[in-house]
Amino acid sequence: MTVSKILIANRGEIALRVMRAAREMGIPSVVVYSEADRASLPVRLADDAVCIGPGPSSKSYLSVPNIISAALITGCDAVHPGYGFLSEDRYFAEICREYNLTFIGPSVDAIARVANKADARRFMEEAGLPVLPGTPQVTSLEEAEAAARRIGYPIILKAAAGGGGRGMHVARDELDLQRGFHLARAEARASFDSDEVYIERYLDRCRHIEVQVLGDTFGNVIHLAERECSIQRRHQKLIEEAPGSTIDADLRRRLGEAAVRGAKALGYTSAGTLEFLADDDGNFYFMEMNTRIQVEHGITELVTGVDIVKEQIQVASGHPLSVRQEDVVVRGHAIECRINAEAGPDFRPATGTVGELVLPGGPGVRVDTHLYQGYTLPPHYDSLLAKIMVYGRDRDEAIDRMHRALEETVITGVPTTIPYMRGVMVDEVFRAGNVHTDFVESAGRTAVEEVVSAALAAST
Ligand code: MV4
Repeated sequence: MTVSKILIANRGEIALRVMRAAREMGIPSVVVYSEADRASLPVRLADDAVCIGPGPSSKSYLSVPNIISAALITGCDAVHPGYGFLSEDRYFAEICREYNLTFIGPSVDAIARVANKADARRFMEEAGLPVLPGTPQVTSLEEAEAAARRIGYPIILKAAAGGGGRGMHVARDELDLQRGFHLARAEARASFDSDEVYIERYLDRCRHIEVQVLGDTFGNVIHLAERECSIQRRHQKLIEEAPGSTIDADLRRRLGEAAVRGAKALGYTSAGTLEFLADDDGNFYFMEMNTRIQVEHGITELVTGVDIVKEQIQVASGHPLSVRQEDVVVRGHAIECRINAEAGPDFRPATGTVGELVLPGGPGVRVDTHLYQGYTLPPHYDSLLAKIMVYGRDRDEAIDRMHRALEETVITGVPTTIPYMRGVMVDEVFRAGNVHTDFVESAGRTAVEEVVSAALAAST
């Protein structure tokens, strides 16, 4: 059971992140890479690296036979999937087990129970967590209309096999629903190979609050408090904070208790995140659960001091969690800005070769990135270039620090979202902490756009 060599089945900054945790624990690791990532930093820094196929993910990072083969030929006894790719694929977790490879993540059963978002809702409702009024799968427009009349508009149609906001359609009246129902099912079928959709009451002005949990094989389950992730664009997170700017001690306790209760009901092990929606009156509702480490895990590490990847490896090795719930203390405030290779106000994905690269530093700054000067971005993968994280004694210091860090950062040769992020840091709505899920589409955007266009004008 003790993990002695880890295959890192991922790329980019998360491959480096896992490699660093393993190295600090004295555990050798092997990174896989596609031909398009041959010159990547993880390959350069790895103890060992195996090419698993050509650039397209389907032929490399999603190729189970190639990844399993890479693990076996290099003598690995464990696999860390990172996030995205195969990280929440129960069949991959199962095949790892069949080849006596420890999957550094939750059990196949836990992954399977919450992979379908409609099933996850029902499971958590039965475990006693609050959920929004809603339905299991709806299979006809008539069924959807009857449910919407019972729930009350506005409602949202969600793809059960989706997640992260993909395949969501809001209906504010019956006409919207008649237009959106078949479109939602067609999109779900096209995107997720399943046309299963379910309905929830839609909360217009709410906050996206997620709770980090950790479990081990001795039945211990703890939470590491919450992260606020309301600043999203087309359901891609842009800026995350820990702890939540409006979460008081009582709501933090109730959120944590709910998350631990849900994770315990699953017999959850390793790292996971339960996502909730919170309104301004202290109510919250379970939305979905992520059974992987997340992009934004680092800000939780900054405010709790817990190394979440090391905990995953420890638990996979059959050891108990190194921290008890009573030891978890949230100190200060952390913010993460996702720096993506995206251009202009419509954030369209971009590529290029990194020219000048100056990364921020100084007190309370952490940068997780795989960039180096001269690096050419491959076109096959997501646009994440770097995560700039800051830690401050309080939210104001964290915001000022993030603004300073963004000002210091120079990445030439590829357009980035840095100008947008600088705009948010000076936006009054954001600084007041009054951020809801409508931030990007609301007045906040106007203020940000003015700053962004000024910054873009200055940078050209
Ligand atoms: C919602 C919601 C309001 N009501 N569900 C977005 C991503 C995925 N985790 C689920 N998400 C949401 N689900 C109900 N019933 C609001 C969000 C949401 C959101 C919606 C629109 C624009 C930005 C958003 C940011 C975070 C969450």
